[in-house]
Amino acid sequence: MKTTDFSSSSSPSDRRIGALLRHLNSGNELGIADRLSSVYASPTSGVAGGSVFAHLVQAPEDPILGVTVAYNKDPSPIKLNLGVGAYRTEEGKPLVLNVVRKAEQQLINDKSRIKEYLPIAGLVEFNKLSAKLILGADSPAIRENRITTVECLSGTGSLRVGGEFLAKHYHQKTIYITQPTWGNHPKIFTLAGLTVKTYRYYDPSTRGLNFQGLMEDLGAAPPGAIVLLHACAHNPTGVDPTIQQWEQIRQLMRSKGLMPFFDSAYQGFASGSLDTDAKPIRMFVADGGECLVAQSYAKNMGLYGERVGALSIVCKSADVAGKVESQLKLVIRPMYSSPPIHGASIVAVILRDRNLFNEWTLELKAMADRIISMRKQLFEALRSRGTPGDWSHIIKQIGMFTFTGLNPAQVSFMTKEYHIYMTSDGRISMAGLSSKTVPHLADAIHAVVTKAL
Ligand code: PLA
Repeated sequence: MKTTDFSSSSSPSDRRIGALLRHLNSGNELGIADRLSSVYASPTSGVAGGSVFAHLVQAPEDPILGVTVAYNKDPSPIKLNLGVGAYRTEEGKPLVLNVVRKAEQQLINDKSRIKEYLPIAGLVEFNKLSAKLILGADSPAIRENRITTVECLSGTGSLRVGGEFLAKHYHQKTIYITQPTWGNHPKIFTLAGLTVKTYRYYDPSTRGLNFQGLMEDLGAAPPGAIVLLHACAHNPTGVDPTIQQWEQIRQLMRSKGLMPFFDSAYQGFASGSLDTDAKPIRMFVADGGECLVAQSYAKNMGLYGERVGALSIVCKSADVAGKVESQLKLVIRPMYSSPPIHGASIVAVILRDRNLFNEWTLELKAMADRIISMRKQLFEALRSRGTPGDWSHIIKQIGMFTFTGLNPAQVSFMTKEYHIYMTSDGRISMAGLSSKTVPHLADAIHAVVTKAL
């Protein structure tokens, strides 16, 4: 298949595509790079009489969202979707939080509300409240006004805006991400114009943190490099550093001037407490250094499709924070002009009202507790079946996902024979399970591990 050399092209978007292809070809996502390069190949072929797009090949489905596409096509009544990290109730239904319904009612009742464009940086009150939620009301950075927060399109949009800002204005263009990580991270940062490298994180032999490998790799990173840190509930492994390990990571990173970029997609989902889950970020902010934080309200407020999130950049002074914000606006304006109004308004209503806020924390805790209870039930179900292997990682891992250790062949067997859908790396969304479906999953795991695949 003929491919186009994007690296020598002068167009910035071609250069980005070239960088993405080089990254994908580095071995992380075998096969996708080739398919992607043919998507962009020979732009003028197929013109004669036919479509100018005739040369395109069908692109593969997204490795995570494609699982739902396959699930939706399956007519089986016993099918189970444990692919995407989306919370389900015990009845297997998506959940709209009660506080969200109340907030929406308030918004509807308020006849003074209008639908004008928001400013480029989004809803001002939402931004202030989001910074307070993640950094804590008593944060020195907020008190000293040296933080800028912009509303973005959920966690993904916040990461992308932060990535492009860094690519434009930060002296180091390399970002280190955990090995493994959420599948979208390398694509987001490569297309933002950064060079993506990985640091060791997960040890398959212990199904825990490879702390020594992590410290060695960050210790060997060039001074100033950007480091993406999962604030809590690491995706896909469910393995987080302890607070003591976070402190060592902090000291190492600060001593080398590495730039922390936190991805906080699960605040409240790991421990059930918003404050506990934000602790690693607050440790980095407390030392007076600079950092970036991408926040998502998809999971913790169940606002998935509203696409509401925030990017905060903590700076050394209010003066710098003001300049940073002015430049963030230049990144956002040509990308999507300004963010949507509805989701951010819901969040602002809930965060500003003490009663609604308290009610939210209870609903959030109930979701986190249900996930923890699913971990226990699945663990017990495997134990009672005498399933070979040590499955204690199911109860040790944190947050929405269990990284089961099942291989792609085992996953595809479970999908084919049991209609259980999950990502091919063996990740299952515990939030998609219920007491009723645990036995089915345990049967499938038992069958697949007692079968040589
Ligand atoms: N960061 C991490 C670590 C995530 O896991 C996700 C979502 C996001 C950011 C972005 O979420 P948002 O843009 O919706 O706020 N990961 C999901 C969904 C839950 C997905 O892949 O889009 C997942 O199943 O991994």
